[in-house]
Amino acid sequence: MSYVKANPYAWPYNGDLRPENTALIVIDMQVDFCAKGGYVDKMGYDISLTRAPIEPIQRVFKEFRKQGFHILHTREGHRPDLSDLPENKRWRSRQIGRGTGIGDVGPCGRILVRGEEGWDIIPELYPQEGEHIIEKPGKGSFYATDLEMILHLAGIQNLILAGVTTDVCVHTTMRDANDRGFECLLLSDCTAATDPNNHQAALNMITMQGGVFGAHATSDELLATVRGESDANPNSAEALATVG
Ligand code: C5J
Repeated sequence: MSYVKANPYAWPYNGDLRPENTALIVIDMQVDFCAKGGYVDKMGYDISLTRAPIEPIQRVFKEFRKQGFHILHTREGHRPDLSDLPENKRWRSRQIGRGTGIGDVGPCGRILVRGEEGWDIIPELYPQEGEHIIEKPGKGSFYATDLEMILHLAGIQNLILAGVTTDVCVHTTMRDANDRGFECLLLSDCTAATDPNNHQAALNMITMQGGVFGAHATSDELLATVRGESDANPNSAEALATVG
């Protein structure tokens, strides 16, 4: 049994945390969300926020790859003919993009279109061979993808979430994963939003109702557990003494 010191409970609920049954999913760390000239930059948001998770995710990759944990990546994007881009999604993106929205040409090619420079994953976090990339047309990672089948066939029970943005694609994925019975942990420093208040609000939402979608923890808290340096086992003598 091993548990991560997490909020609002020691995670996972049953202490069954192993490389075989646990996957890290890194959501949409694409040029369009995290690099100069990409969609988020073009909308006028501060990309230092969406770049902040890069370094902690790299640290988690290092340990998880060494220990053989499952790692998956997602990319939000649409077909070049835009046949999977809802007209209202395009319209709304053009409002904030000063006329240039999803599907239109920006500094990194057509925004959020598959095959374009802006759509690809940033080089700092590029997937290694054998790590699945889930191509998703929506905000959630389960909608119109084969993610659920891949996780089930691999025997995954625990899902650890990283990436951007906390309040949109990460949260949608966490909620959908929770409904499908996966035990979810969101890494608070490996995720970011375009507004820090929304990031904090997204963390707070997780802690309601005893952990309504799962729990959140920092990458250091996760790494301390998987390296065997710390165990937040709620049944340990120390934890029981605290409860009284
Ligand atoms: C957004 C995402 N924010 N990856 N996408 O449009 O969160």
